[in-house]
Amino acid sequence: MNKFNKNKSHFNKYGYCIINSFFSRKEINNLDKKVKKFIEKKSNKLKGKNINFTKNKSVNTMHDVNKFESFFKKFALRKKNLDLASFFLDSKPEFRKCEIFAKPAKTGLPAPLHQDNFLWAIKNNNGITFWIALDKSNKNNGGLYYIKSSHKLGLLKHENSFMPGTSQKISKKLVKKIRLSDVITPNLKPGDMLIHHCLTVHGSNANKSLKPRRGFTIQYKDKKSVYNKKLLKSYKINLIKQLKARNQI
Ligand SMILES: O=C(O)CCC(=O)C(=O)O
Repeated sequence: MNKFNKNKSHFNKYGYCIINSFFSRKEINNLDKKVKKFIEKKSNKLKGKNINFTKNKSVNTMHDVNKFESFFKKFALRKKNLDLASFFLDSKPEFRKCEIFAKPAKTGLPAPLHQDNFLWAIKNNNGITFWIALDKSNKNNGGLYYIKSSHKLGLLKHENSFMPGTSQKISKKLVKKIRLSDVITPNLKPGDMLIHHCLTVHGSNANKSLKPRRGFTIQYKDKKSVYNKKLLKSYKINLIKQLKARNQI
């Protein structure tokens, strides 16, 4: 009997689950400190696809952050995390990367509706994201929302979003088909964690509140899964096109 059985059943049915207080106060305070320091130290050093800003020049998202700070990779590779990832993937996990979705107060940008695997391009669709709340996250401050059970739809058609941080979105035609009753915005406190399937359609609204909504993410894939090189190549070409259009490269 695994103590996360109920969470996993929810994940299998809806494509996501919440694990309340997965991290202790001490663990989350430590991660929070490292994230704050990282943003402070690197906001004027990172470039191109690794960083995106809001219109008032606050950091909105930071990508591949494990490449620049070894603590983040060590955090992702802790046994506690790998055991959970393995349980959810039903397979040996392989760590992919960590990202920071800082979504600052008042100006934090929306993330358009997308499936992670359109950007990751793994062939067997067996991948998950741990989305760790560093602040309270809810409908009022641009909390992450999911389309329930959308992981059962397979890989959907995407198009360029021209939105910094999430360069692909599902098409308008598909967005129109979504029933409001299938949209869920989990209410989180610091230390809570969401797990979503790499095919679960998700996004977040702008943060117009007075409170930041920081999330730290860790991506894992099934160690056996391989990349769809054609899809990955076209994703990268489209990302470069968008970065050029914004003068980020
Ligand atoms: O935190 C957000 O607003 C977006 C996060 C996201 O798209 C992801 O974790 O894949």
